[in-house]
Amino acid sequence: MSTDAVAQAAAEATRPTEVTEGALFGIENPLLDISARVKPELLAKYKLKANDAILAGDEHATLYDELLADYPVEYIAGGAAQNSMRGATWLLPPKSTVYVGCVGQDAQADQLKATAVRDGLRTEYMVDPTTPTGKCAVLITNNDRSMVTALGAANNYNEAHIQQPEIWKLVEQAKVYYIGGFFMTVSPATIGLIARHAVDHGKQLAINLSAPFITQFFRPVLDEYLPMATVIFGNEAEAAAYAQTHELPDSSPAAAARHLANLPHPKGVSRTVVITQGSEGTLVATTGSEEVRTYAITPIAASEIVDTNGAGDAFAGGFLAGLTRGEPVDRCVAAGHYVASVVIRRSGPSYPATAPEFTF
Ligand code: 26A
Repeated sequence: MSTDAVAQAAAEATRPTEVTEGALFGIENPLLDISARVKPELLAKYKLKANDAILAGDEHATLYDELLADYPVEYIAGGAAQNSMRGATWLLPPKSTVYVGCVGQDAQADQLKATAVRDGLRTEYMVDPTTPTGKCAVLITNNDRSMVTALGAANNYNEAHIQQPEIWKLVEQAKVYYIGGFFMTVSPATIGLIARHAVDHGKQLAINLSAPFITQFFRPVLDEYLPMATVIFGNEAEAAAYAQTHELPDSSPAAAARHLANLPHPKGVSRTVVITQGSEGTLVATTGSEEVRTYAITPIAASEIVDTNGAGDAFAGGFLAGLTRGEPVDRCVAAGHYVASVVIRRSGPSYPATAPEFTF
């Protein structure tokens, strides 16, 4: 081997761990969670499933006031991708992450911003002064959570914001993009701009399936952009919904993962599909491989579980931190499992102020 070849082999053996400023760029709906442990009757009254995420309809108009009147609620900074971005930030060097979405001009937006800043996440919110910041009722029963979202200002995000030179510069400086699947309902044009940039520049694009209703009711948008992704996240319920709406012959999560891994990427780049299954371990499928690997989780004692709200977001955050560092998939999964295990021991999607006890 020539000296150059030896040097190159050595460089490849030590993984690239230098993470540049703003390397991870995330976008979706910034929401303030109004969270409470509730009686099952409340779910029954509003015909809600114990474990689900939906958009509020007219029939949910009184839910928020009823929640505030009848239960001690906690206000927590939420929005699925924003939670993930705060989680990724926890594992990455300072200034590695940027998050975008639309908020109102109100105290709720200030609270979201303060939480992000405290967690080291840079936010570049679009502000719509005419609409209140989005809110999400998080109704907890046992280890389940039912979420009803009134998107408010988050629904008014549009591509004019990302096209402003100072925001587009942030897109250009990033190496990895994370698009929360809930954004499919908001601004497909913005998703298109980011996804095409990622494809054209050979950058990583991660997309989350986010909820069964996204596959069921926003299928055309999802089908347009999932092929451009290099990483797809989901859980078992979302994989099942995908299998059903796409009429896959086998509706198992593994079959859905394999199908998603083999959607043809416009430039033939291979893709990793990661399906979490709670305590059942995490499935990983890769383009061109028949094998779907299962990564076991380290079980958490029931007595240590506070609530699982935000666990999936935390997993994505840990995985994205690994992806941003250029880590191999098994380390990305390990990081995801670690961040999820921390969040499950805390109330809602929040992260400790102390440094993580995880090394890549
Ligand atoms: C459009 N919808 C329904 C949503 C959401 C959402 N984030 C973005 N868009 N519905 C629930 N969430 C967030 O999911 C987190 C838990 O995984 C909640 O804000 C909560 O923090």
